[in-house]
Amino acid sequence: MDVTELFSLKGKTALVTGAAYGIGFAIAEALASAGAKITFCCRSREHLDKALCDYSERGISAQGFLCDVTDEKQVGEMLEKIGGVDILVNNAGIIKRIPMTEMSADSFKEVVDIDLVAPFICSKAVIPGMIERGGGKIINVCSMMSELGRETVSAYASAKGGLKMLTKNIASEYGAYNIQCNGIGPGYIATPQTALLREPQPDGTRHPFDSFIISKTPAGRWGVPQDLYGAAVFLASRASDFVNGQILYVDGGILAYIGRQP
Ligand code: NAP
Ligand code: GCO
Repeated sequence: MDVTELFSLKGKTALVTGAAYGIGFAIAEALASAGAKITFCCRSREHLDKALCDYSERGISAQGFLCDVTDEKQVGEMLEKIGGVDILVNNAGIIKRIPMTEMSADSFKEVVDIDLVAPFICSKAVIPGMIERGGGKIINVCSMMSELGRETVSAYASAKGGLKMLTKNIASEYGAYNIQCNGIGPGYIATPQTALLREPQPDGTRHPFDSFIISKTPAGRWGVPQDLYGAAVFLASRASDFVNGQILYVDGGILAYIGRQP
């Protein structure tokens, strides 16, 4: 047998939400390179147009949609245009860093809506088609905050913890239909979402959070979106057909490490 064939995504259609740039873009690149047809969405026209150029520069003919994944109607219309989806990557996400006692319930709900309710909406919309076609793959982009808390990210941690459990529940409820739902838990990855945490201080020294993450990561560096290529292809392909309800942490070792002794 040819093991590399196990990782081939030829003939598969993937939808990666929020794949205009950052982690979603890298995941889409990896799936395309394994042979999948790429569709993606984001909310801003400017991001969409730039992303279409970026995909095309890399030789990827991606189909892009303006779609807010919290809106069930928009998601339904997008899926009608795409046709069948074999691989769904629930990647679109936001964070708000606000101390909990200062956070409004509306802000909290906005984060939960995008980071948790939207993966429910998108998964719910593709599962019937996957069942009809005999199976499918759903990958939820989780976080260190699916396991850990920290100051200011109560909404994000609640949503990402919930997303871990939604992953296990989809696996439990639809595993019998040959649908595998797993999560990728990226560590601290250099993208626009984390740019503020890496901004150098006025005197040119590292941001304290940047130094903190480097010391907390056994790999001794921030991740880059490309670090997620392998996990994405594995979880989207036949190679993971008996893997279900798991979160694969790609974090340079953060979750294994108690931290440097003072
Ligand atoms: P990012 O750079 O901020 O990119 C987010 C993407 O999602 C953009 O394409 C954005 O485009 C889109 N988006 C946001 N809300 C959307 C909505 N309601 N509907 C459709 N698209 C939407 O974020 P990232 O760092 O690449 O993170 C991607 C995912 O990984 C998120 O779920 C994030 O929580 C998770 N994650 C990130 C890290 C990290 O260290 N960076 C670590 C662990 C997990 P528009 O603004 O045009 O909509
Ligand atoms: C934060 C960060 C994180 C990362 C990521 C970690 O403020 O702590 O933004 O939450 O984005 O999700 O895995």
